[in-house]
Amino acid sequence: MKWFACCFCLILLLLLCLSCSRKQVETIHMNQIGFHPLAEKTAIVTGWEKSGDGIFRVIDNENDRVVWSGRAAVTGTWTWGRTRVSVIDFTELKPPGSYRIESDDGHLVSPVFAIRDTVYAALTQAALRAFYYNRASTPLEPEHAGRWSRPAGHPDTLVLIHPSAVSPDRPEGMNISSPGGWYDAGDYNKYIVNSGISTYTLLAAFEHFSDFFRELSVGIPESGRRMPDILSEARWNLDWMLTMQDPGDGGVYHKLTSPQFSGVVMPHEDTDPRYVVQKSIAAALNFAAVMAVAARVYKPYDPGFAAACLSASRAAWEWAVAHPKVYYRQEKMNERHRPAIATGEYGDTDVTDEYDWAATELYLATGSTEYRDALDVKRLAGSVVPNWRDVRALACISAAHHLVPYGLAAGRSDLAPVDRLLAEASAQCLLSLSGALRDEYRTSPLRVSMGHDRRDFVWGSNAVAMNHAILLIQAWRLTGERSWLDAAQANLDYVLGRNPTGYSFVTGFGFQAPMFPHHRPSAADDNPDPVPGFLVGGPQSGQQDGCAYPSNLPALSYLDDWCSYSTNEVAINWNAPLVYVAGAIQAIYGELSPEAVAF
Ligand code: G3I
Ligand code: 9MR
Repeated sequence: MKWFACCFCLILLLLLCLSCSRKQVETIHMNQIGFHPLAEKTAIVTGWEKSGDGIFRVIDNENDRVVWSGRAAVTGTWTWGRTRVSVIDFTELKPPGSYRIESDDGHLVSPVFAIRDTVYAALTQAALRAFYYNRASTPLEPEHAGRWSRPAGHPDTLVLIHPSAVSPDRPEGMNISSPGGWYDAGDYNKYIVNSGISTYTLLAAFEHFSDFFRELSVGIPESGRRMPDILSEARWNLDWMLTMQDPGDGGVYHKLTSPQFSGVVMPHEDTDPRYVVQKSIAAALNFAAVMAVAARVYKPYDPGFAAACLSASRAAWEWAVAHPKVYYRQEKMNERHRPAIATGEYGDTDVTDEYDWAATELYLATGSTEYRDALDVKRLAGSVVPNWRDVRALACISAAHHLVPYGLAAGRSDLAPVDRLLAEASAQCLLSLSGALRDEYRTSPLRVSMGHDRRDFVWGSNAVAMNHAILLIQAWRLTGERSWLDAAQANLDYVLGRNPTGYSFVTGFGFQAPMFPHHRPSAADDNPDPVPGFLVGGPQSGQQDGCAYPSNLPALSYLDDWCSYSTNEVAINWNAPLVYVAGAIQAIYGELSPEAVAF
């Protein structure tokens, strides 16, 4: 009898384990924040072993009533996570509310999500506030930073000239003042190259969706002033960037850094000496481009500042033209100078894209033929998804915004021939890049554009998803066609949880969000919650940090651990496109009448 009871228990245990592991492999993953009523709405079931045509119900979480039911369709196996995927499409459900999805047998249940008109307003605010939390040289007061208030770190008023950065008026060891700006990421250094694309993306968000961003209050010390918060926040970094230009020759230092990455300490506890290092062509051109954009954007708010940005931009451009081969090569520099520098390199030895971008922005800001002549319009066709190292597509985005009116990809008829050429090349560049992404979204089992290129899963893959979405939004702006918007939404869904890891990759947002990002203030303070509103880098299989990952597959190689700086760090160039995309989707749906997006 005893023997029988033992066997019975063992079998029961086995069955229990089986059902546990079943639950682990079969899961509903979805955007854990929710959707605008008019948006396309999908969830995925991964590891679905049945024929895949199971019935799912959407249940009103307030009263447990079934409000929608339909079948999941098997779409195939998604290579990047080697997982079989079924898609539940419940786009037709529109009434605002709080919901969950369940399989008809009840064994699969999704996180609770919302359908709401203002669904991404708080996310956009938080993603922008994350920049405030990463401000150098200023205390974060409880009034604005709440539980994440902290003393000022890195005054940067006594920054040393590194031997690599010496110029006639600035000898080695001299001090310059270069306060403010944002910490780049989870480290405390400030890099001009990465400031380029990050600051641009915030300014572009404002230029493209100004009605929405003008009203968006973020609760930063500057809130309530005439200048919109997004411009006040970007100004915090622009003011720092201006100090990185050598007034003697217009050249721009590559970065402001301590020799090594600091320990896991709060900003004010990191007292290592800080240096400005060698000037570089990539820094000068990124600087020239962003300052030209700032000259346009800030003119109505602060003409004096706008003028200063423009002359700084021109001077940096001239330095770049005169120094075409001055690349930043950290290893080489370390062979010649001490102290050796071991922090982020942001190395780039192909700066033709930076040239095209800076020339375009300076042309748009000044109308001067000098810059238009420097631009080889044919090269715009070689644009790729924007990233810190390749920014050519940013030229297309700016030129299309200024020269091609909304919904008219063919361009304006009143344009001068040189402008018409630029307008057409820019629209073409954006539509062809986005076309490939939309094709991938349509055919991908996961219904996302991620994976259209094997290099999508790189260090910072989540920002790749967001930069895809920025391109798709440009195609929507050029054509007004709904399908571009759906493809962009799909990528927002992806970073907010509709991915095989099941994580919403934004701290503080979603049912399962990163708790241990590689972000020094989040790790070093005594607050159990990480600083909110940060998009972590995301899955990629490089595993450069040597941490123990749950999988080697590109889309599953992610670890929510401080150890994982290659998948779980935060960075300004990853958060800026999140601000853009969340804000744009919120703004677009806010402006569209239901008829305009009818199915
Ligand atoms: O150049 C090769 C290319 O030829 C090859 O095809 C490709 C294959 O993966 O790799 C390319 O190099 C990559 C490089 O980025 C350029 O994209 C490296 O593998 C990759 O490791 C490198 O990652 C960068 C990482 O720093 C390490 O340098 C990330 O893009 C960059 O976002 C990240 O930035 C760091 C800063 O250095 C320091 N502050 C934090 C920040 C975020 O982690
Ligand atoms: O914390 C650093 C992070 O910001 C960088 O992106 C990363 C790659 O350059 O490096 C991190 O610092 C690590 C260093 O490279 C190696 N030792 C461990 C450091 C993190 O604890």
